[in-house]
Amino acid sequence: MKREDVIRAGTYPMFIDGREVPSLSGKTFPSIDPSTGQRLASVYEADAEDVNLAVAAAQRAFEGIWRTTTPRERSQKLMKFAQLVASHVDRLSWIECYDAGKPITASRAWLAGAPGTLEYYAGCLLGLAGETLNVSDKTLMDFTLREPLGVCGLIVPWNFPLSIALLKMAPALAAGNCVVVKPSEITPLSTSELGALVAEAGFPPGVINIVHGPGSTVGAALVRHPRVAKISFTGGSDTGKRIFRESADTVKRLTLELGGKSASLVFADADIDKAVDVAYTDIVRNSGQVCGACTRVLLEESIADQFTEALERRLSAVKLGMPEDPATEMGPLVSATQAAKVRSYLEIGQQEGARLGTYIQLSDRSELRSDAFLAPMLFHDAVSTMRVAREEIFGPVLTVMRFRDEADAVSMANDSPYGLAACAFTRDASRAMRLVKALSAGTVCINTGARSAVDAPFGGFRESGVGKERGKEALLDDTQIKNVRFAL
Ligand code: TXE
Repeated sequence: MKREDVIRAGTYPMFIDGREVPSLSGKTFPSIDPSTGQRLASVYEADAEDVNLAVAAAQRAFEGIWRTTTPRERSQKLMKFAQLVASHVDRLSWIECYDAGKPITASRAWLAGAPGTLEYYAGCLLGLAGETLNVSDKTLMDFTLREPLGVCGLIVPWNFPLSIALLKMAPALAAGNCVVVKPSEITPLSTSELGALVAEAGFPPGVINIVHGPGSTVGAALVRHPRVAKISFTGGSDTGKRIFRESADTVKRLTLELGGKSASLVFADADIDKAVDVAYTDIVRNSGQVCGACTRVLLEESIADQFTEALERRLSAVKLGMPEDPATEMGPLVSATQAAKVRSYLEIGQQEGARLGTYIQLSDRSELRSDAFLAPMLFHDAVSTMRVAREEIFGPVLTVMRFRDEADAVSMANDSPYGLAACAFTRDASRAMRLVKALSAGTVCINTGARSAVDAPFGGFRESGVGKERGKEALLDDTQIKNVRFAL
């Protein structure tokens, strides 16, 4: 589909109290198409006052109609919402193709999974229950209730805009909360389209609200708001730490899904083709802008050359192109700003002594003019002390290192402030089980890439975050337990 067929000509609205609305001030901001660097659309920008209206609407709905909605009714609404999202997947995929620079074929494949997120929690919520406790005081009957928290503020990043918005909305709504969603100001358009679907799915006004604007004003207003009980945030570690500190004043619940520098350990006895395939995907998929990607590749010395040669061959043939071309595997980064951040690491790594390998010459590709395009790259000869081996780059760049033996590999993998995921490739089952225990990360994958699915918990150790997204854990994290002590 062409831009003009999927992108609204008018200003994109917010969604507050069941209606698409402009901002109170009438202020707008542009959304940029990263593949051209041109303005794609205008979006209404909220102030603290708009956030107050959205939170008040959510609070009213929470204390009113949503509180009395039965689990079955909530489940049915989520299922209806899933059907509506499914029927719009193609259009939404095109919107993200232009707004986030996602190759259309990949964009469709990612969003095809989005209705499943709503369906999973529509089922999961029916099993939500407290428990009876065998307390020692025989004069008491003691039991727990699992209750919703209230209004949840959902702060969404730009790498998977709609998928992550739904990943946060589904468990929060399933648990009986009301939500105020703040999409990234870099990719606001697809989430903006949800308003109409929310209304059609039968969610009462106020249960779901969407506000747009910068994190420093709109996001911060949500974080500071005394009536917001929880913030669920996915994004950069520095922003996550700031939200952690600012939430302290109102003692909010938090789910923080932050950065990663996950390691993939490849042993000499591994299926090397499979390990190469995973590394290739981690560079190319979403132009490397994936928090769980294994961006440190640790290779046993004896197979290191074989591995890197095979990976370099694959990278030289990657189909880098405009996102609207169905043959494109890898498009631009989300913005010229993000690409500039990645370029700064290319300088840093080379100054530190790592050798940079590039496999496609962008200068030969005159159609890829925007500054947001980058070719896939590898840093060779890196060591764990280098910044390019420790910091999240978030682009199509992997850092390659070599290890002597299993103990060396584990110590390199765990030597990181992050702990989001880790992968290991080996045919030795005993070693695989030793690695499962030894690797310090929220997700450990053996002979497969670090991929997440809605039905298994995902969330990091150490500076990679707090709490879990996905799985029943996300639903439980969106509830609070009330203990009832009942005198007999
Ligand atoms: O993210 P931010 P940025 C990492 C990646 C990237 C870096 C910076 O390394 O290079 O973060 O990206 C909102 N209070 N990831 O600056 O700032 C913001 O409006 C409340 C990893 O774009 O973290 C947006 O909605 N909210 C990542 C969201 O936070 C605030 C995905 C994310 O923006 C705020 C994206 C504030 N003070 C980037 N400041 C992952 N974990 O997958 C910003 N926001």
